[in-house]
Amino acid sequence: MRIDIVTIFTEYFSALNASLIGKAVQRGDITLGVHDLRGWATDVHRTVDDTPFGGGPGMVMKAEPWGEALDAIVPVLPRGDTAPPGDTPDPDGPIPPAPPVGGQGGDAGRARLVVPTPAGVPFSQALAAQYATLPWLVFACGRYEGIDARVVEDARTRMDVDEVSIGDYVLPGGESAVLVMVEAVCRLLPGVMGNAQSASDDSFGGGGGPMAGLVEGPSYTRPRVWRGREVPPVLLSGDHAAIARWRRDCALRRTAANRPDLVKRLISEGHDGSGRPGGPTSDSLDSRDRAVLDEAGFPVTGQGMAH
Ligand code: JF5
Repeated sequence: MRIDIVTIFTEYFSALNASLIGKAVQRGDITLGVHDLRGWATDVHRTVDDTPFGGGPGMVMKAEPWGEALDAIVPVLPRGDTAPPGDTPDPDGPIPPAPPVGGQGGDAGRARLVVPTPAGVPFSQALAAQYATLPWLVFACGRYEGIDARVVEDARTRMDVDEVSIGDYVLPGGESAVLVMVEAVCRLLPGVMGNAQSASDDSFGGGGGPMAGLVEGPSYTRPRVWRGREVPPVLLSGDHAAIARWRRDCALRRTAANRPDLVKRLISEGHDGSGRPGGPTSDSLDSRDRAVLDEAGFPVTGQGMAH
């Protein structure tokens, strides 16, 4: 995978040279480009911001440096360089090889531009998994009150663009949001983290895994007794079915306590939308699950289903 990041704080991304992502970059499994937006500013002060049209507080990032930066990083075909009529490739013929990533020749179709903003679509494990299948991500870090809106409009004419939020709070710039997304995506790349299991068994590990839609329960390691606190004996029992059941109970209780939104989603999945108690129940919640949730204050049958 290729990852390009455009920012006025390139030093922020030195964190990516550390740990597992840095190793993947060294191996060549990830090609990382961190670009200083000011390199595409044209005035002596390398200005990248200006006052907002219509008034209001703060500053807005100027369109011109962003446009030049994205044109340089994701090369655009020169105008009129589309295939002439009659030169259409035979649809049954061989598929021409894609141009080399980062090379000349209009490979914008291969890039996904990701723009962090509190106004974006929520980032999620599912979106991270989708990004992990793509060959090329380009992240645009806004500062101040954001980037002139025409930059995204213009970029959409030649590539897929996602405005993405990592949560309902306001950051001083997109840099930390990009670090979050890059780390969430890169740990899903084959070979980057080594441990294929941990990606599928995680909190939010969708894909129909046993813990789909639940947050993780607790984990333990040696010593067996620490400050008088014993590891739950079931984990030492060797009874793998009992361990799996216990872990699911813990995950259900923790999800009920911390993420009622996720529990409501799980419960609603179990019904046909008729609102009829006793209707079809989900294969995502068994009777033991329902008992655990009931005890945690989430009645799964009867009145508790209104939402
Ligand atoms: C940013 C305008 C970008 O604040 C964020 C953010 C919050 N959740 N996800 C991203 O990004 C920085 C702030 C203002 C554009």
